[in-house]
Amino acid sequence: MKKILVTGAVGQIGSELTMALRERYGNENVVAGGRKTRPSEKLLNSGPFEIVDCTDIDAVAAVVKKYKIDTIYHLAAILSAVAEAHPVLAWNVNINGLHNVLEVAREYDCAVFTPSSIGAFGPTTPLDNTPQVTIQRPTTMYGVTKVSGELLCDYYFKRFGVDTRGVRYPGIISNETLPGGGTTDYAVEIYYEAIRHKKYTCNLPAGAFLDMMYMPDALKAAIDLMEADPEKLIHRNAFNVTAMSFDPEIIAASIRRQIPEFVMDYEVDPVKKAIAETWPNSMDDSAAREEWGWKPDYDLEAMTADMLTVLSKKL
Ligand code: AKB
Repeated sequence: MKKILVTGAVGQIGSELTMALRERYGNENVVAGGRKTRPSEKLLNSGPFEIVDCTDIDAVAAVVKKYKIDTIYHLAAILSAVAEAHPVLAWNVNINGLHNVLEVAREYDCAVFTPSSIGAFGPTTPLDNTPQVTIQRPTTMYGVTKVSGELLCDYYFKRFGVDTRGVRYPGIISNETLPGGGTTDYAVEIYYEAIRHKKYTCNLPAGAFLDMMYMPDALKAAIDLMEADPEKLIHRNAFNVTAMSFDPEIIAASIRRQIPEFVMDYEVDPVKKAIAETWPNSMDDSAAREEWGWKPDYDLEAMTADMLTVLSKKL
């Protein structure tokens, strides 16, 4: 049985991935690693929880040693909008933190899953049907750390044989834990506001097309890639994965089909707009489909139906 550590386990993806991994591999075999934010009762009561700051290599090593960890899902990271406001912090967490995790993985022979992002692309990347291998010259600190992270993971595999794997996540939409400081956060907030006030003020402009994915597919991507036959992986790190592409008008129309009174206006955030303009409109994820059978279950309509059902109960 695998022994897993999830860093960033209190975050948007980590909180749900930890529970999905516990269901699959057993509660005691999945250690939730978090830092500042208080974990939910569900996370605390269902299995081990440890304070793990990935910028402290000794803290990472101590937990890996204590629980005899063999697989690390390294989700602790600073997202794009916060990274633009705090570039030094973003470098420290996203690069030094990842480097610490890779060093510990090398020493203790762990496999490592690291999410990259659509943020690893930039204005000179072909933005439609963005290929798996293409120009990556991002102009944000988040993007700089994501490209460097992809390369670092490739390096640790080639040079030291660490079993590193990863995907380039698009915007992730979920209803359990709110995202913290990303450019794609609007696509989560819009559902909460649709239920609460039937009204939303959007901070990205109409026409800002971005790749997106519903959380169950994001969890499936991480787990399936880590279980994939290594012989079949050509790219290994940073697979493009996507489930849908839309702009604010299209997601609003999808919500309006369920809540006809829903209205949306705009108050565009110039920083987020500038970031979104450098990211793909839609990615080509054929390498992930061919190499490890990636296929999303949710399109926009299925996601909207599920989000509104879950959130109307929750709120
Ligand atoms: C962000 O917007 O920063 C993240 C991402 C797409 O990586 N959601």
